[in-house]
Amino acid sequence: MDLARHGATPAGGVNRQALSMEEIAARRTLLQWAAGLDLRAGTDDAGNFFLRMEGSEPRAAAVLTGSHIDSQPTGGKFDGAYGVLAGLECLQAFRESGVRPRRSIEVVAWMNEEGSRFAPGMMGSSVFSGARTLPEILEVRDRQGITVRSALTTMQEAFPDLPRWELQRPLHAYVEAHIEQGPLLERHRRNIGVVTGIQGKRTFEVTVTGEQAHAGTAPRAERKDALLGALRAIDALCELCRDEADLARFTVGRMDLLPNAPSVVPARATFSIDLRHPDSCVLRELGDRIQAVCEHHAEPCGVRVRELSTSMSLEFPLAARELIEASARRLGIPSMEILSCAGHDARYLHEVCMAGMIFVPCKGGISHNEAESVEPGELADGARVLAETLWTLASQA
Ligand code: HGY
Ligand code: MN
Ligand code: MN
Repeated sequence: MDLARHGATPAGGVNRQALSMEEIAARRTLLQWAAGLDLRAGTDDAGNFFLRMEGSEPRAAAVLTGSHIDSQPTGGKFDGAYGVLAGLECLQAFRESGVRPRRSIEVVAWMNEEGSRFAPGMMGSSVFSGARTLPEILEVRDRQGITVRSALTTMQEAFPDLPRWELQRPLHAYVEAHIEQGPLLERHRRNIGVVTGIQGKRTFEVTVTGEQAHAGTAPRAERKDALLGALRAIDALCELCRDEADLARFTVGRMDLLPNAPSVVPARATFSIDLRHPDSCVLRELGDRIQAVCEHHAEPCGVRVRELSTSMSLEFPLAARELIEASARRLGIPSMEILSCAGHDARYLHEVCMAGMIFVPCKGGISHNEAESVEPGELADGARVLAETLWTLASQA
């Protein structure tokens, strides 16, 4: 609740976008909270932020936990922030119980998980894991034209004393705690979700090009109206993705018009596509048809489709899932297996070490919404299962 002061919105949510002044202030708060815990703070060239508890074998590969503290523009208080603070809570509990882990344990706040200010998302974790290179993300611009490079410099300059740690450091394991952002745990009265995997996601930017014209004098028959072309294409794509099982998730969340003036026929319509599906073959097939469907239905306007990110469905290793399930059982907390329909940084850590996720319920499954809310007791259960899991991993040879 204190962290949510940074970027607090009148409706009770947060607008704490990647590399913003609000996120810088939130990192300062994390540093203050870590101050009394004898943790080493560090960052890396991708702007990720780490708090490290040294283990008795400091050279052994560390156990990493965490999530993100950047938010959607009208985000909730808990998406991402919960995982970072649950991790910090675990380190505080270990410190207070006077125990020292064998392997070092680090809490991370990944840079730009949400991908709302700078697209695509998960920039920090994908560069950390080597799935993307730093040059690939540095020139991306936000809607004010500010580059990741310059926003990153502002962030790094705000913490001049933070040491720069290597990217792609070897890790023993990664566990991320996160709110479910869906209704299943609440519906099944389970406080713990043992996440089996993350569904696939492809994001695109579609530009429909027409001709600017006078709203009063240009006859309909002669118009190349980019907005109408975009709407026809979007309608056709909705049809393409409509399935009885309601598994395909097709979202157009953003659209920009040029010149965006009431008495001018739009010359250009640029819109985003967020397409997800648990079955990678279906995701490939649907995504591969976007270009043709847009070209056909946007006529006589021109169409350019740019794919921004492609991630197929993944399954977390059984060892990670069993470890989390055993932790919950030892604590007498009922759990259930659950697929993540939302994307998470754990996707990229899964490429480089054993990764797993722990879900806790959120009310009505509401998220990416200022009304996002949780039960403190359920968050505490998640933190206890996380502590048990981190300790087990940090004790492994
Ligand atoms: O969009 C997602 O799935 C994540 O919450 N950023
Ligand atoms: Mn999240
Ligand atoms: Mn999110």
